[in-house]
Amino acid sequence: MLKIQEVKTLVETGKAKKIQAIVQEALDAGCPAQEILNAMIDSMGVVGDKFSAGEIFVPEMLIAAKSMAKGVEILKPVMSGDTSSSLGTCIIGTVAGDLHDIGKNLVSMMIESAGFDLVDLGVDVPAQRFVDAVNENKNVVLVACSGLLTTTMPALKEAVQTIKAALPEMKVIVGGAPVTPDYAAEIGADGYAPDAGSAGVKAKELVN
Ligand code: B1M
Repeated sequence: MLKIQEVKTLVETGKAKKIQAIVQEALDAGCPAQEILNAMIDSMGVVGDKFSAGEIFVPEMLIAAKSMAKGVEILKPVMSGDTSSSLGTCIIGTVAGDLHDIGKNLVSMMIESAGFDLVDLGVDVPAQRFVDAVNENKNVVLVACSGLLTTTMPALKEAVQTIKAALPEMKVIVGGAPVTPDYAAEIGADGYAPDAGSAGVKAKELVN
C-alpha cells in the first residue's frame, strides 16, 4: 500500500527516473499490477484537476505523462497475456490534432493481450492514414481510434466516416475521455469502450 502511494507521488510530481524501480518494488511486495495501474490513472486525474485549477501547466502535465509511461513499461510484461494465436490485425491511433497517447497505449496493451497483432500509428493521425494502414497491412480486422479532447471529437467522427466510406465492412472501435456510447453510435462506430480493459473485451466481441 505504501509503495502504491509512492508510485502515485512519483507520477504526480513527474519523477520519471525513479518510478520504474518503485513500480518493480510494488510488484515484488505483492501489489497486483492492475492496482498499480489504477493508482497511476488516478494520479493523472489529479494532474488534470491541478491543470484545470491553474495550479500546474503543460510542462508539468508532460513530465507526469512521461513518468506514467515509464511505470507502464514495467507493468506491460506482467499484464500482457498469451498472444500465441492471432485474431487478426488491429490498427490503432490517436486522431488528428490530438497528442494524448497514454490511454491509447493502455488500450493497445489490452487489445494485444486479447489476441490481436497490433499496428500503432501513434498520435495526430489523419483520417486517411487509418485507411492507408488497413491497405498496407495483412489481415486487418479492426481499427481503433482514440480521442482525448472535446476539440478533436470532430476528428474522431471524420476518422470513422473516412474508414467506413473506404472500407464499409471494417469494424471500428472508438474511445477516450470525452467520448460517450451515444456519440460513438452517432458517428457510425461499431463499438465503444470506456477504458482499456473493456476495449480488449469489446475488440474480441466485434470480430467474433
Ligand atoms: Co492534456 N488535456 N492537453 N495533455 N491532459 C486533458 C485531456 C484535460 C482533460 C486536462 C484538463 O483540462 N483537466 C484537457 C482536455 C479538456 C477537454 O478537452 N475538455 C487537456 C487539455 C486542455 C490539453 C491541451 C489543450 C493543453 C494546452 O495546450 N493548453 C493540450 C492539447 C495538446 C493536443 O493534444 N493537441 C494538452 C496536452 C497534454 C500533454 C501533451 C502535456 C499531456 C499528454 C502527454 C501524452 O499523452 N503523452 C497531457 C496530459 C497528460 C493530460 C491529462 C492530465 C492526462 C491524460 C492521461 O494520460 N490520462 C488529462 C487530464 C485527465 O485525463 N484527467 C489531460 C490517463 C489515461 C490512462 O486516461 O487518456 O482518458 P485516458 O484513457 C483512458 C480512457 O479514456 C480510455 O481508456 C484509457 C485507459 O483506461 N480510452 C479508450 C482512451 N482511448 C481509448 C480508445 C478506445 C477505448 C477506450 O478504443 C479505441
